Amino acid sequence: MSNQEMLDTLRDTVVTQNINGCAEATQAALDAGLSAVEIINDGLSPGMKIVGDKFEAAEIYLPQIMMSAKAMNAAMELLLPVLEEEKGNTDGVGLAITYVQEGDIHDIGHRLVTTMLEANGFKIVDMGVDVPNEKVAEEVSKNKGKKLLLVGSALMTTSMLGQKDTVAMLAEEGLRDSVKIMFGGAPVSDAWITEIGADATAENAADAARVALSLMQ
Ligand code: HCB
Repeated sequence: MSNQEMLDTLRDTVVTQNINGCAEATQAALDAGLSAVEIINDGLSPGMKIVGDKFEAAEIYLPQIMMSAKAMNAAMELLLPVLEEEKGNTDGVGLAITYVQEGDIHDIGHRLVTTMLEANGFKIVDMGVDVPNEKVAEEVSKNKGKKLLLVGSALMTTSMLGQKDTVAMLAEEGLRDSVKIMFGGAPVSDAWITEIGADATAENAADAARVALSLMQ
Protein backbone atom coordinates (compact mmCIF):
# COMPACT_ATOMS: atom_id res chain seq x y z
CA MET A 1 0.00 0.00 0.00
CA SER A 2 1.38 3.47 -0.86
CA ASN A 3 1.69 6.18 1.79
CA GLN A 4 -1.22 8.06 0.22
CA GLU A 5 -3.41 4.93 0.34
CA MET A 6 -2.53 4.51 4.02
CA LEU A 7 -3.48 8.13 4.74
CA ASP A 8 -6.75 7.66 2.82
CA THR A 9 -7.49 4.54 4.88
CA LEU A 10 -6.86 6.47 8.11
CA ARG A 11 -9.22 9.23 6.96
CA ASP A 12 -11.90 6.71 5.98
CA THR A 13 -11.76 4.82 9.29
CA VAL A 14 -12.53 8.08 11.12
CA VAL A 15 -15.37 8.93 8.73
CA THR A 16 -16.91 5.44 8.96
CA GLN A 17 -16.51 5.33 12.78
CA ASN A 18 -14.34 2.21 12.52
CA ILE A 19 -12.68 2.31 15.96
CA ASN A 20 -10.65 -0.91 15.71
CA GLY A 21 -9.85 -0.25 12.07
CA CYS A 22 -8.55 3.21 12.92
CA ALA A 23 -6.17 1.86 15.57
CA GLU A 24 -5.01 -0.90 13.20
CA ALA A 25 -4.46 1.53 10.31
CA THR A 26 -2.52 3.84 12.64
CA GLN A 27 -0.24 1.03 13.78
CA ALA A 28 0.26 -0.07 10.16
CA ALA A 29 1.16 3.49 9.13
CA LEU A 30 3.65 3.80 12.02
CA ASP A 31 5.17 0.43 11.09
CA ALA A 32 5.51 1.60 7.49
CA GLY A 33 7.53 4.62 8.68
CA LEU A 34 4.98 7.45 8.49
CA SER A 35 5.53 10.04 11.23
CA ALA A 36 2.94 10.64 13.93
CA VAL A 37 2.55 14.22 12.67
CA GLU A 38 1.83 13.03 9.08
CA ILE A 39 -0.69 10.51 10.37
CA ILE A 40 -2.50 13.22 12.34
CA ASN A 41 -2.34 16.09 9.85
CA ASP A 42 -2.78 14.21 6.57
CA GLY A 43 -4.91 11.23 7.64
CA LEU A 44 -6.96 11.57 10.82
CA SER A 45 -7.65 15.34 10.84
CA PRO A 46 -9.02 15.41 7.25
CA GLY A 47 -11.36 12.59 8.39
CA MET A 48 -12.59 14.72 11.30
CA LYS A 49 -13.10 17.64 8.93
CA ILE A 50 -15.37 15.47 6.73
CA VAL A 51 -17.28 14.33 9.83
CA GLY A 52 -17.84 17.97 10.87
CA ASP A 53 -19.04 18.91 7.39
CA LYS A 54 -21.47 15.98 7.32
CA PHE A 55 -22.80 16.96 10.75
CA GLU A 56 -23.33 20.52 9.56
CA ALA A 57 -25.17 19.22 6.48
CA ALA A 58 -27.37 17.06 8.79
CA GLU A 59 -26.11 13.93 7.02
CA ILE A 60 -24.98 12.46 10.36
CA TYR A 61 -25.87 13.10 14.00
CA LEU A 62 -24.12 13.40 17.38
CA PRO A 63 -23.81 9.66 18.11
CA GLN A 64 -21.87 9.22 14.86
CA ILE A 65 -19.54 12.15 15.72
CA MET A 66 -18.92 10.57 19.12
CA MET A 67 -17.96 7.28 17.47
CA SER A 68 -15.63 9.10 15.05
CA ALA A 69 -14.05 10.88 18.04
CA LYS A 70 -13.59 7.45 19.69
CA ALA A 71 -11.84 6.22 16.53
CA MET A 72 -9.55 9.25 16.61
CA ASN A 73 -8.88 8.71 20.32
CA ALA A 74 -7.99 5.06 19.68
CA ALA A 75 -5.40 6.30 17.19
CA MET A 76 -4.14 8.91 19.65
CA GLU A 77 -3.52 6.25 22.32
CA LEU A 78 -0.88 4.93 19.91
CA LEU A 79 0.40 8.30 18.68
CA LEU A 80 0.82 10.29 21.90
CA PRO A 81 3.65 8.06 23.23
CA VAL A 82 5.38 8.34 19.84
CA LEU A 83 5.15 12.14 19.95
CA GLU A 84 6.50 12.06 23.52
CA GLU A 85 9.44 9.92 22.40
CA GLU A 86 10.36 12.50 19.78
CA LYS A 87 10.74 15.03 22.61
CA GLY A 88 13.88 17.09 21.91
CA ASN A 89 16.53 18.09 24.41
CA THR A 90 15.38 21.69 24.51
CA ASP A 91 14.76 22.35 28.21
CA GLY A 92 14.00 25.90 29.17
CA VAL A 93 12.01 26.85 26.07
CA GLY A 94 9.21 28.18 28.25
CA LEU A 95 6.10 27.27 30.23
CA ALA A 96 2.92 26.70 28.22
CA ILE A 97 -0.45 26.95 29.96
CA THR A 98 -2.89 25.06 27.74
CA TYR A 99 -6.67 24.90 28.07
CA VAL A 100 -10.03 24.75 26.30
CA GLN A 101 -12.28 27.77 26.69
CA GLU A 102 -15.23 27.78 29.12
CA GLY A 103 -18.33 26.02 27.73
CA ASP A 104 -16.30 23.88 25.34
CA ILE A 105 -15.39 20.23 25.88
CA HIS A 106 -13.75 19.50 22.49
CA ASP A 107 -10.35 18.25 23.63
CA ILE A 108 -8.85 16.25 20.76
CA GLY A 109 -7.00 19.17 19.15
CA HIS A 110 -6.09 20.62 22.55
CA ARG A 111 -4.45 17.36 23.58
CA LEU A 112 -2.54 17.12 20.31
CA VAL A 113 -1.27 20.69 20.59
CA THR A 114 -0.30 20.17 24.24
CA THR A 115 1.65 17.03 23.38
CA MET A 116 3.41 18.70 20.44
CA LEU A 117 4.48 21.62 22.64
CA GLU A 118 5.77 19.24 25.29
CA ALA A 119 7.62 17.32 22.58
CA ASN A 120 9.24 20.61 21.57
CA GLY A 121 10.63 21.33 25.02
CA PHE A 122 7.88 23.34 26.72
CA LYS A 123 7.01 22.65 30.33
CA ILE A 124 3.24 22.23 30.45
CA VAL A 125 0.38 23.20 32.75
CA ASP A 126 -2.63 21.49 31.13
CA MET A 127 -5.80 23.00 32.60
CA GLY A 128 -8.12 20.73 30.59
CA VAL A 129 -11.50 21.64 29.14
CA ASP A 130 -14.29 24.09 30.02
CA VAL A 131 -11.93 26.45 31.86
CA PRO A 132 -13.30 29.82 33.08
CA ASN A 133 -11.23 32.92 32.34
CA GLU A 134 -10.81 33.63 36.06
CA LYS A 135 -8.91 30.34 36.45
CA VAL A 136 -6.76 31.15 33.41
CA ALA A 137 -5.85 34.58 34.80
CA GLU A 138 -5.07 32.99 38.19
CA GLU A 139 -2.67 30.52 36.55
CA VAL A 140 -0.96 33.27 34.53
CA SER A 141 -0.60 35.38 37.69
CA LYS A 142 0.90 32.42 39.58
CA ASN A 143 3.58 32.03 36.89
CA LYS A 144 4.29 35.72 36.26
CA GLY A 145 7.99 36.33 35.60
CA LYS A 146 8.56 33.03 33.77
CA LYS A 147 8.87 32.73 29.98
CA LEU A 148 5.15 32.22 29.58
CA LEU A 149 2.86 31.15 26.74
CA LEU A 150 -0.93 30.85 26.98
CA VAL A 151 -2.38 28.35 24.51
CA GLY A 152 -6.18 28.36 24.30
CA SER A 153 -8.45 26.24 22.11
CA ALA A 154 -12.07 26.85 21.14
CA LEU A 155 -13.98 24.72 18.62
CA MET A 156 -17.28 26.57 18.68
CA THR A 157 -18.05 30.10 17.57
CA THR A 158 -19.75 30.62 20.96
CA SER A 159 -16.77 29.55 23.08
CA MET A 160 -14.38 31.42 20.79
CA LEU A 161 -15.97 34.70 21.93
CA GLY A 162 -14.61 33.98 25.42
CA GLN A 163 -11.07 34.39 24.06
CA LYS A 164 -11.72 38.12 23.70
CA ASP A 165 -12.59 38.26 27.41
CA THR A 166 -9.44 36.30 28.28
CA VAL A 167 -7.24 38.95 26.67
CA ALA A 168 -9.28 41.78 28.23
CA MET A 169 -9.13 40.19 31.69
CA LEU A 170 -5.36 39.72 31.50
CA ALA A 171 -4.99 43.36 30.45
CA GLU A 172 -7.25 44.55 33.31
CA GLU A 173 -5.23 42.58 35.83
CA GLY A 174 -1.95 44.01 34.50
CA LEU A 175 -0.82 40.61 33.23
CA ARG A 176 -1.00 41.10 29.45
CA ASP A 177 2.71 41.96 29.08
CA SER A 178 3.73 38.91 31.15
CA VAL A 179 2.50 36.36 28.64
CA LYS A 180 2.36 35.59 24.91
CA ILE A 181 -1.07 34.41 23.83
CA MET A 182 -1.93 32.00 21.02
CA PHE A 183 -5.42 30.74 20.29
CA GLY A 184 -6.56 28.02 17.92
CA GLY A 185 -9.41 25.75 16.92
CA ALA A 186 -11.42 25.57 13.69
CA PRO A 187 -13.27 28.94 14.00
CA VAL A 188 -10.19 30.97 14.99
CA SER A 189 -8.79 33.17 12.19
CA ASP A 190 -5.94 35.65 11.81
CA ALA A 191 -8.53 38.45 11.69
CA TRP A 192 -9.94 37.32 15.05
CA ILE A 193 -6.48 37.21 16.62
CA THR A 194 -5.83 40.79 15.46
CA GLU A 195 -9.27 41.97 16.59
CA ILE A 196 -8.89 40.68 20.16
CA GLY A 197 -5.21 41.59 20.56
CA ALA A 198 -3.79 38.08 20.95
CA ASP A 199 -0.39 37.22 19.46
CA ALA A 200 -0.87 34.30 17.07
CA THR A 201 -2.85 31.31 15.86
CA ALA A 202 -1.88 28.07 14.11
CA GLU A 203 -3.56 25.67 11.67
CA ASN A 204 -2.58 22.40 13.32
CA ALA A 205 -0.46 20.90 16.09
CA ALA A 206 2.81 20.89 14.13
CA ASP A 207 2.28 24.50 13.10
CA ALA A 208 1.36 25.34 16.73
CA ALA A 209 4.76 24.10 17.91
CA ARG A 210 6.56 26.17 15.27
CA VAL A 211 4.56 29.32 16.13
CA ALA A 212 4.97 28.74 19.88
CA LEU A 213 8.76 28.47 19.58
CA SER A 214 8.92 31.66 17.51
CA LEU A 215 6.79 33.53 20.09
CA MET A 216 9.30 32.56 22.79
CA GLN A 217 12.28 34.03 20.86
CO1 HCB B 1 -18.65 18.98 18.18
N1 HCB B 1 -18.98 20.55 17.07
N2 HCB B 1 -20.15 19.51 19.33
N3 HCB B 1 -18.26 17.37 19.14
N4 HCB B 1 -17.46 18.56 16.85
C1 HCB B 1 -18.00 20.84 16.03
C2 HCB B 1 -16.79 21.64 16.60
C3 HCB B 1 -18.79 21.64 14.95
C4 HCB B 1 -17.95 22.62 14.11
C5 HCB B 1 -19.59 20.68 14.03
C6 HCB B 1 -20.38 21.41 12.98
O1 HCB B 1 -21.44 21.91 13.26
N5 HCB B 1 -19.89 21.46 11.76
C7 HCB B 1 -19.84 22.34 15.88
C8 HCB B 1 -19.52 23.76 16.33
C9 HCB B 1 -20.30 24.75 15.49
C10 HCB B 1 -19.91 26.15 15.76
O2 HCB B 1 -19.94 26.63 16.83
N6 HCB B 1 -19.52 26.82 14.72
C11 HCB B 1 -19.96 21.35 17.03
C12 HCB B 1 -21.06 21.32 17.95
C13 HCB B 1 -22.20 22.26 17.63
C14 HCB B 1 -21.08 20.47 19.06
C15 HCB B 1 -22.19 20.37 20.14
C16 HCB B 1 -22.81 21.68 20.62
C17 HCB B 1 -23.26 19.42 19.58
C18 HCB B 1 -24.50 19.28 20.43
O3 HCB B 1 -24.42 18.86 21.55
N7 HCB B 1 -25.60 19.64 19.85
C19 HCB B 1 -21.43 19.65 21.28
C20 HCB B 1 -20.71 20.70 22.16
C21 HCB B 1 -20.29 20.21 23.47
C22 HCB B 1 -19.49 21.28 24.20
O4 HCB B 1 -18.34 21.52 23.89
N8 HCB B 1 -20.11 21.94 25.16
C23 HCB B 1 -20.41 18.88 20.50
C24 HCB B 1 -19.86 17.67 20.94
C25 HCB B 1 -18.90 16.96 20.25
C26 HCB B 1 -18.43 15.58 20.67
C27 HCB B 1 -18.41 15.36 22.19
C28 HCB B 1 -19.35 14.55 20.06
C29 HCB B 1 -17.03 15.50 19.95
C30 HCB B 1 -15.86 16.00 20.83
C31 HCB B 1 -15.07 14.86 21.44
C32 HCB B 1 -13.82 15.36 22.12
O5 HCB B 1 -13.21 16.34 21.74
N9 HCB B 1 -13.46 14.65 23.17
C33 HCB B 1 -17.22 16.52 18.83
C34 HCB B 1 -16.38 16.58 17.66
C35 HCB B 1 -15.36 15.47 17.52
C36 HCB B 1 -16.52 17.60 16.69
C37 HCB B 1 -15.81 17.73 15.32
C38 HCB B 1 -16.48 16.76 14.35
C39 HCB B 1 -14.31 17.46 15.27
C40 HCB B 1 -13.45 18.28 16.24
C41 HCB B 1 -12.07 17.65 16.28
O6 HCB B 1 -11.76 16.90 17.18
N10 HCB B 1 -11.26 17.88 15.23
C42 HCB B 1 -16.10 19.24 14.98
C43 HCB B 1 -16.08 19.59 13.48
C44 HCB B 1 -14.84 20.36 13.05
O7 HCB B 1 -14.09 20.86 13.83
N11 HCB B 1 -14.70 20.49 11.76
C45 HCB B 1 -17.47 19.42 15.61
C46 HCB B 1 -9.96 17.24 15.07
C47 HCB B 1 -8.87 18.04 15.80
C48 HCB B 1 -7.52 17.36 15.57
O8 HCB B 1 -8.82 19.33 15.22
O9 HCB B 1 -9.51 21.74 15.11
O10 HCB B 1 -9.77 20.43 17.29
P1 HCB B 1 -9.02 20.70 16.05
O11 HCB B 1 -7.55 21.07 16.53
C49 HCB B 1 -6.50 21.34 15.61
C50 HCB B 1 -6.38 22.81 15.19
O12 HCB B 1 -7.56 23.55 15.33
C51 HCB B 1 -5.21 23.34 15.98
O13 HCB B 1 -4.39 22.19 16.13
C52 HCB B 1 -5.23 21.06 16.39
C53 HCB B 1 -4.51 19.80 16.01
O14 HCB B 1 -4.20 19.73 14.63
N12 HCB B 1 -5.46 23.91 17.32
C54 HCB B 1 -4.71 24.93 17.82
C55 HCB B 1 -6.32 23.54 18.27
N13 HCB B 1 -6.17 24.27 19.35
C56 HCB B 1 -5.19 25.12 19.14
C57 HCB B 1 -4.63 26.10 19.94
C58 HCB B 1 -3.62 26.89 19.42
O15 HCB B 1 -3.10 27.88 20.16
C59 HCB B 1 -3.16 26.70 18.13
C60 HCB B 1 -3.70 25.71 17.31
